[in-house]
Amino acid sequence: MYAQMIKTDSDRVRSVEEMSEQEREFMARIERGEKIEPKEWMPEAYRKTLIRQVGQHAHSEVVGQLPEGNWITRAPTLERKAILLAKVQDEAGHGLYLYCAAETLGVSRDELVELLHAGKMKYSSIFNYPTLNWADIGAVGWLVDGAAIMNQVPLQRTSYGPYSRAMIRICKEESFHQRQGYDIMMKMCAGSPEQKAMAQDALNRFWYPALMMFGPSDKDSVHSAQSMAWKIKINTNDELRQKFVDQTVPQAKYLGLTIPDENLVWNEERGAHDFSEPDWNEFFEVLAGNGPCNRERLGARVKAWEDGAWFREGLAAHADKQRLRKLAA
Ligand code: BYC
Repeated sequence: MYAQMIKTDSDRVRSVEEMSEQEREFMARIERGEKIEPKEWMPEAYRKTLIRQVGQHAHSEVVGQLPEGNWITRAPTLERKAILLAKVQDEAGHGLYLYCAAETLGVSRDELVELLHAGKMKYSSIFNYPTLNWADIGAVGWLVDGAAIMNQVPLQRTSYGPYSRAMIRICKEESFHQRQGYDIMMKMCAGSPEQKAMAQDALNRFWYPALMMFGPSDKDSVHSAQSMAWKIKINTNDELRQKFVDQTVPQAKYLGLTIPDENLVWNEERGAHDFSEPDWNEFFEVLAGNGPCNRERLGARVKAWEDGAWFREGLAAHADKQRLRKLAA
């Protein structure tokens, strides 16, 4: 129902006959696997799609710091605290690479942040779920970063140069993030029965939200066809979701945990697992701002932005002074 509401006509893939000469040349470059660089000609809709995706991706990295940042002061050991701190700082860095990539498309970081704060741009649905205990930090690293890698590895080959290069750096760090999460899960599963039960409970709560990270099913995806024609996206949402399930099932087995899906079974014919789809009504409710933590997450970002105003003003004043000095020299 919601999916239909957000479908737009501009996402229709244009036929070769409908394209201008310039667009046809652009498509030929895409098909040859050439990267498109900032100052080169690109269709306006390609630029807008990239601003939307890269901007949302940047926002996700920054908002994604909140559920984990929440546990830095309560990490169980000094070592775990240092690891989590490094991971959360990495996410801030990912946000910066991505905002920089978006800026090369002619939008400023301030404009993007304003759109996020006004609720006009999205961030990943996953960060609207709470992290209730330490096992959740394990589940986030294992499943959320695991899903992120599955999505981001192909994006290293995306057609827009700056986005592709940002992805290469980000993927290197995401692998460490996924490993640290899985390591927490291994420790908890080898601990007391209560600790293992916490790990199972975290898996139960994060499984379907992690599957939702890949976006709506292909039949409801608004942008996939056009984004894939432009090689902004390399795979469909369902292809990546399937790969994630196939990769994660043996990892859960190794931990001695059960994936909360009675329909999960290996399908010999397809050479892949059959599994239950997430509750798509819940997904679209979260996108509409009605998830468990939407208000809290956006509220925290707006507060951080407002609290940091004095610092941005100081930086701008310093930059003005430097400029004046250079002009006077
Ligand atoms: N959450 O036509 P579709 C991380 C929206 S950060 C929210 O399939 P598309 C991490 C979609 O935007 C991970 N919204 O769209 C950080 C569209 O709405 P609009 C972030 C979603 O773009 C810190 C509508 O639904 N990763 O890993 O072709 C700590 C229809 O969807 C979601 C990225 O951003 C969602 N899950 O495909 C730990 C990767 N899914 O914009 C970890 C880059 C869909 O028309 N992005 N929507 O209003 C992508 O690969 C693609 O944008 C998506 C969606 C696969 C997410």
